[in-house]
Amino acid sequence: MPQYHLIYFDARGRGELSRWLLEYGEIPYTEERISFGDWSVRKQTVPTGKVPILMIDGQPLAQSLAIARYLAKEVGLMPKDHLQAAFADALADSIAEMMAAFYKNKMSSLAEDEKEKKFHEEITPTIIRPLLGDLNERLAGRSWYASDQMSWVDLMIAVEFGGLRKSYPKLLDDFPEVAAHVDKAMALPSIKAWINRRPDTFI
Ligand SMILES: N[C@@H](CCC(=O)N[C@@H](CS)C(=O)NCC(=O)O)C(=O)O
Repeated sequence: MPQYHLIYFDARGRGELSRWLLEYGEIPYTEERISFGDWSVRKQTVPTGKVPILMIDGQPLAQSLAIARYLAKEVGLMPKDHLQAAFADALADSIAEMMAAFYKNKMSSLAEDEKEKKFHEEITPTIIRPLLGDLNERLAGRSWYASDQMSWVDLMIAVEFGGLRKSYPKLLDDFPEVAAHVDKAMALPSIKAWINRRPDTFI
């Protein structure tokens, strides 16, 4: 098995899905958790100047979704059927777009109350709730999002909406299928153990 070393901030953010996949597969890995204060210096030496980076036997793999797809294949969470894999990709892209809007606001230079206002008045009604509505409908009568077996995008949905629900506890109240899905994924033994021992970070 290759040696894995994940470089990311001391945060869940775009690194957390990779951690879930590694934990799910019980794959040994080491981590560098960069503090936000150290980033401007560390950025100079990180390949591509962006994180996450997964070092695989010393080779850097960039882009959180490329890392996730690679790990999904390694741990058996990539649908074998090409169309089902494409359904997973499409959902992942929608969720990544939503999270990009969330991070852009969260990491902006706006005052905290302005960020909250923008989150509740712009991002939630125009981006998050429409996506939640779609995700809630898609799950009616089925167990998993992309195929009849759990796939990596099921974990992604739980990572991202579980993370948002941590900050905004009522966010999923109108979307019971999504809430139940998040709870189901978080109750997987290896994921539950990780959530219980992971560092408690703000994002
Ligand atoms: N599309 C990339 C985005 C990478 C990205 O923007 N990472 C952020 C952290 S989530 C970053 O490195 N920010 C610091 C910077 O750009 O200097 C991915 O999904 O990995």
